[in-house]
Parts: sequence; structure tokens; C-alpha cells
Amino acid sequence: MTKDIAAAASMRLPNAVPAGASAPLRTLPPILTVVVPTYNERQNLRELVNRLHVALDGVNWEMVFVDDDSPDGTSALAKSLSRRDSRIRCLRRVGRRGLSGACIEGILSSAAPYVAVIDGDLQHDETLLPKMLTELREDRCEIVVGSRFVEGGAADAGFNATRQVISKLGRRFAQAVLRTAVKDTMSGFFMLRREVVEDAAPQLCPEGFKILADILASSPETTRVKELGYEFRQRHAGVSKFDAKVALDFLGLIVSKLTRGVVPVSFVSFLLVGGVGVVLHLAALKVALLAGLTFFAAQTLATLVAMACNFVVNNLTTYRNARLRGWAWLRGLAMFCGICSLSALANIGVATWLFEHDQTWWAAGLAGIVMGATWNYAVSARLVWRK
Ligand SMILES: Nc1nc2c(ncn2[C@@H]2O[C@H](COP(=O)(O)OP(=O)(O)OP(=O)(O)O)[C@@H](O)[C@H]2O)c(=O)[nH]1
Ligand SMILES: [Mg+2]
Repeated sequence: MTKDIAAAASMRLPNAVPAGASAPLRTLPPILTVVVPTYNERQNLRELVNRLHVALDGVNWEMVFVDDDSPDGTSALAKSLSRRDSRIRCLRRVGRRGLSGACIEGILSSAAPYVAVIDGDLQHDETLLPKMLTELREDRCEIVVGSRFVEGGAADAGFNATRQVISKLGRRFAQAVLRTAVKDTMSGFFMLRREVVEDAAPQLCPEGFKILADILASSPETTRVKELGYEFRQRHAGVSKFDAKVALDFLGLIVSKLTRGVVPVSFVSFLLVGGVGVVLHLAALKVALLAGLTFFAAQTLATLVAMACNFVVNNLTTYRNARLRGWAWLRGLAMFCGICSLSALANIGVATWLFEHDQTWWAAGLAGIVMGATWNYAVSARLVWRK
């Protein structure tokens, strides 16, 4: 019996079972928890479970599906598999979305010494899991990353040309900003000692898609990380959940980490959406002026158009998890326009006050913009999308 299995077995304290109660059927607690975040992966579940059985033969493992209430019934299938195999669990999260948050909750639900995260679409090579486990058990590192960019790794099969470019840019950016030597910072396939996440948990951002980058950024510099190469495969069935929002959240994560959490992840996408608002505002202004409106009327109309577009885009991207629909959408739109109008007053008030107190025009203007954007973000997040 290896050291860690012996440690796990010794957790079977005699007084854990009350006197008179029958002994638990499964006595050895798992040594490895495999966390699988899922959203609409029903078609892939059985195949993944079968493959894990083969790959982890001889290991005392369990798996946890963390499903964000997928409309395709992923959690119902996971729970039916779990009724037949006690190694399988399913955590169904209702009213929430987010890959990182799902991984964090799955990892924190485990009591095993080692935890792995693997996608539910079979893009990751599950046969690497025993090697990853050996690295940890022999104490060669605290985190093992399944890597597409070290010897033995390949990414070509799983990515189309556009995704390859996005992935490369993201990797370079993350490596530079997070100051890590890890080559595959964007990997969704890794195994670690559970304490790594237990310790880092208060600093982790549940929003976003790139939990490994966050764990690396939130762990002490002394944390030993090793990469093992594997060939990234094509998705088995179903569709990708990667979209523009995921890319924006990744930028947000970097900014949030650089500012030690002062700037929340969703602030970056909120600001970029604001940038779209500026372009639309100018376009609407031009059209209204060409149509013969006075400048006052044209500017008022353009402001309303920009506010409405801002609301619509934010509702679809920044706050897609709390997306408003029907009457709530209309009420949210009205509230958002009200909040933005007040923010304009705050912007003008602050900028004018600073300008009158001998600040240069651009510093006063910038302070007004920052004040207005912060007000917009904080108040609309709380009142409109109730975050
Ligand atoms: N619980 C949960 N899981 C998610 C969410 N978004 C994606 N996932 C799961 O996370 C894993 C990775 O998502 P994918 O859509 O495959 O993303 P990707 O692998 O980066 O992108 P592709 O290469 O295009 O497949 C899959 O198992 C998804 O089902 C989410 O919001 N919540
Ligand atoms: Mg995938």
C-alpha cells in the first residue's frame, strides 16, 4: 500500500460510524477526484466514463460532474450513471454559468488528496491521468499540466486556424503578464494536490474560462509545476462553448490579477462594450444630423441609442449568466438608462470641479470618465442585473 493510500485508509476513524450502525460499503476513500465541468455534454458522458474506467484501472478514483443545469439533460444522465456507480457524482448548479466557478466548486467538493480537471468533450487524453498521478504521488511537483506545447504534445487536431491564432496570442499574453514559465497556461486539463486550490480559493475568480491561469497566478511562486505532453483531440460530440465573452473574460482575468482583484473580471468586458457604445453614438449622431435634426435633438437621440445598445450588448455578454428577458428586460433597459443619465451628471460634476480647481483639461475629463464608468458599472451591476 502506498503512503497516500495508507493515509486515506487511516481516515476511516472507528468513531466515524456510530455504534450499532452497519459499516459503510465502500471503505477506502478515493485518492483521486476527477472533476468534469459540463454544459450540454450529454452525448459525451458515457464514453468519458467508460474511458476513465479503463485509464484509471487500479486507482481508487471518483468523478464529479459539475453541470450548470444544461438544457440537454446532462445532469439527469450523470445522476442516472451515478445510481449505478458510486464513484460518479453530479453537482447540478442552477441559475449559474461559468467554467472556472464549476471547476472550483468541483475541486472544493472533494476530500481526496489529488484532484484532476478534464473537459467533458473528450478532447483531453485521459490515458495521461495515471502518469500525472505518479508525478504528484512521488512528490515531483504540486501541479501537473496536460500540455499541448511541450515534447509529446500537439494542438493541431483540436483547433481550427482561427482558434490556433487566438490560443497562441492568449498563451503569450498570459505567460508574460502572469510571469510563468508554464507553456500551456490555457490548458483545461491538469491535476494537482487539493491543498493548492484550498489555499488559493479566496483569490480565485469564479467568472471566466481559464481556471489554470488563475490558479497559477494565485499560488505562491514556490509552487512546483510540471508539464506532460499530450495530443489535443477533436471534440467528440456537441458544440464548443468558446465565444467572444470567453475571450473578454480572459482579458478581464489578467487585469483583475494584475490589480490584485481590485478590478473585477467583468469590468473589462463592461468597458469594451462601452467602447462599442461610443462608436454607435457617433454613428447615430451623424445620421441624425444628416436627417436635419438640431444638434441638441441629435445628441439626445444618439445618447439614447448608445445607452440602449450598451444595455443590449451587456445583457448578452457581460451578464449573460443573469440575462434579462421579457418584462424584466424592459424594466432593466429603463433602469439602465436612468443610471447612465445620473452617471453623466456625476461625470460632468467631477470633471468641472477638477477643472475649476486648476487641473488640466484632459486630467479633469479623464477623471470624469472614470467616475462615470465606475458608477455605471457598480450601480447597474447591482440594480439592473442584481450581481
Ligand atoms: N459547468 C460548466 N461547464 C462548462 C461551461 N462552459 C463550458 N463548460 C464545459 O467546459 C469544457 C470545455 O468547454 P469547451 O466548449 O469544450 O471549450 P474549449 O475546449 O475551450 O473549446 P473547443 O476547443 O472549441 O471545444 C466542456 O466540458 C464544457 O462542457 C459552463 O459555463 N459551465
Ligand atoms: Mg473542448
